[in-house]
Amino acid sequence: MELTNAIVKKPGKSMVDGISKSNLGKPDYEKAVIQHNNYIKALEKAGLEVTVLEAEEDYPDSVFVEDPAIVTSDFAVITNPGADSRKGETEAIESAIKEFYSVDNIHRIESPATLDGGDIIQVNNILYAGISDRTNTAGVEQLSEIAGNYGYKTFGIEIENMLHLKSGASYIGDDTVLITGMFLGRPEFLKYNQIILGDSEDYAANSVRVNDYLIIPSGYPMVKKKLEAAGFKLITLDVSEFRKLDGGLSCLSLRF
Ligand code: CIR
Repeated sequence: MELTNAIVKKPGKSMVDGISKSNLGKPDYEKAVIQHNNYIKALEKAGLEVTVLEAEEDYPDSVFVEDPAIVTSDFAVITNPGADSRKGETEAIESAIKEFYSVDNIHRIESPATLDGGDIIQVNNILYAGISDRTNTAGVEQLSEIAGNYGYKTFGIEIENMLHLKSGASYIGDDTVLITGMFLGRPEFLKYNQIILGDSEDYAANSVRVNDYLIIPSGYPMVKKKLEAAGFKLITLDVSEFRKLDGGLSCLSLRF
């Protein structure tokens, strides 16, 4: 399905205080701004019209706009992010989303349910939902009910040792998933072609298909080779400063 729009948000200077378990040190704000601009250019090259929201210094992680919402071609869901410091990010995202969806098609995850958009992998009208430190079972149930009304099916997948489901698995179009070893043999993904990442390249699991292009992080030559051999048209981007905050390529935009 052709994607036409993206929403991104500029990184704020406060990003240096974002949540991180990576042990890679603090991000460099100036460098992050350059990387973010290149990210916008890549989305544009892939054919998207990009809405760029202003930075919100009160929310250090708010550059990761994928988490406070889920967007499909039929409906949008404003989530209830699992991290307390991120809950307030939904307000600005909801205003942005209202420009594109009718109020009847905007839904909400309500407390005590929590859900981060980074836990959702969409394959047409199937949603795979990671049950993680951020997304609880109630969150998946609420999503399932909302999405069910539009004919979508939702499947929960328990995950461990990673932030979000999409930290370890992506659907990259053409019936193909890009997965880390952890998801090898998972029944949910057996029906897809699988490209498996070596342990040292796990981070590249968070890659994004946008129309004809697959955007991957730079610095992962083995998977790059495999993807090229499989016929994917690649755009490679350096997102080192976002990686320091456990964030990847998909986290930086909402695409619809
Ligand atoms: C967080 O811990 O919430 C942020 N530092 C990183 C969020 C990354 N988002 C994503 O994978 N969708």
